[in-house]
Formats: sequence, structure tokens, C-alpha cells
Amino acid sequence: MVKIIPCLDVKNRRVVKGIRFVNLRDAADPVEAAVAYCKEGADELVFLDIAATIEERKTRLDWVKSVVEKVTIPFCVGGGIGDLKDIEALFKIGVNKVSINTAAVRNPSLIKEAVSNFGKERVVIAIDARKNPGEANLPRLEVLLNSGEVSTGLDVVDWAKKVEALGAAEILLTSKDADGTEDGFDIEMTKAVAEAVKIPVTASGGAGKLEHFYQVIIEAKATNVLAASVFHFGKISVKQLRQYLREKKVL
Ligand code: 0VR
Repeated sequence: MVKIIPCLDVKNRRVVKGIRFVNLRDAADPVEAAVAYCKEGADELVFLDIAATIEERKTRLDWVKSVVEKVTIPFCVGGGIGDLKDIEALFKIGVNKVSINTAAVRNPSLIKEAVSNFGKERVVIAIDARKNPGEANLPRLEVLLNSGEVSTGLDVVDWAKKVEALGAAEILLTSKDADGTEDGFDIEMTKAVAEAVKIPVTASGGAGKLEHFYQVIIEAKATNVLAASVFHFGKISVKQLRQYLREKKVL
């Protein structure tokens, strides 16, 4: 069953939303937004602590705790997760799943360790990627790190296959090019990854209208759909999207 997943990008305890990861605008209070999405019938929530640096990890636990107490659906937290200690601290306060991005690329064995320590279903690997049309020495679909600022030279399909082999339960694939544009998901990138692995792939980045969600499920074979802008700024409601996907018989 396709899961509808609002994503809350959090910086300094506020939900923010940018375009291609920059020009972040204030959008909501994390707890209020989480409660509203649960009421609206979201299937899962993803919180991305996009300002997570080492010293801020402590404060993160404070606001995450305030959200956990109110959330009634599976709740995944990502952003700055670097090792098993960070993961354990989040599970201890009630978070259901963690999303690991940069640290997994830097130390792939962390995926295996996290899966064996906490169970496969709790480990999501987030992959941010971009298109490099026509650049000779870079893959067409390239993995990025550190909030999309660091080029890795890694091909997104190769990395997705490795992530699956290391035991991750699912992949959260965000197109940096599409993020926040509302021009539609990156169909080529999502399809390339979804066809290369058997584990669920959540499409993320670019949702702007109802058709975009249908398109990424049918054409790109996305398992789940994630969005931020259209939900946070009230252009589309979770309820409306669920109704639409039901009518299109993908739900
Ligand atoms: P929409 O295109 O607004 O639906 O955004 C979906 C998704 O791209 C965002 O929720 C989020 O994953 C963007 N990610 C990052 C970031 C945003 C700002 C800074 C960094 C990051 O590292 O992923």
C-alpha cells in the first residue's frame, strides 16, 4: 500500500522549507505540524534535522521528544546521525525509524551494524542526488552529501544496490534538483533506483500537484510518496491526496 509521508525539515526548532535545499522559509512549529498531519491521516512522518551539527544533537533530542509524545503514526528522524549512539538515543525516546544519509556513505558498515543492532525495519537510508547532464567525469545521477553540498562522484543506482545489499529496509530518495520546485518528482532518477532494488523506495522532492504523485508511482514505480512544500503551505492536503490516489486506484 502506497504510504503518504509528509516531511518536516527542521532547523532551530522550526519547520522550514526551501528550494533545492536553500532559501529556507519558516513554515510551522514542529509539534503543531506533526499533530495536524496525524489528524489528517498521514501514514508516516519524516523529520529531517537539517541543521544537525555535533553540538546541536542534544537539543535535537529535546524537540524530538516533544514531538514523539504527540505523534500517533510511525515517526522517522534523520539529519546528522553519525553512529550507533545517535541512533540508540533516538530509539530510546520513542522514535520508530532513523534515516541515515552522509554517515552511511562515509562508513557503509554503519548500515550493517544498525540493522543487526536495531532491526532492519528501523533503518532507512536517505539518498540525496542530482543530475549531471553531460559532465564527462561525473555520473549522470550522482549521490550528494552534507545537505546536497558535497559531490561524491558515486552513481545513485550503484549506491542504492549497495545499500540494499547491506540490509537497509528502505530508501528515501530525494532529488535535489526537484526539491521545493513543485515541478514534479524526478521520474528518471526515481525509476532508475526503484527498478534496481527490491526494497521500498520513497520518492521525495518536487511534488507540486496531485498528478505528480500518481506519475511517480505509475511511471517511476515509487513505493511511497513524500512531500513537504505542498503540504506545509496548504496547496494539497493529505486527505485530498489520499482521495485522489484512491480514485486512481493506486491506493
Ligand atoms: P518538496 O519538494 O518540498 O516536497 O521537498 C521534499 C524533500 O526534498 C524535502 O522535504 C527535504 O528532503 C529536502 N532536504 C536538505 C533538505 C532541505 C534543506 C536542506 C537540506 C537535505 O539535506 O535533504
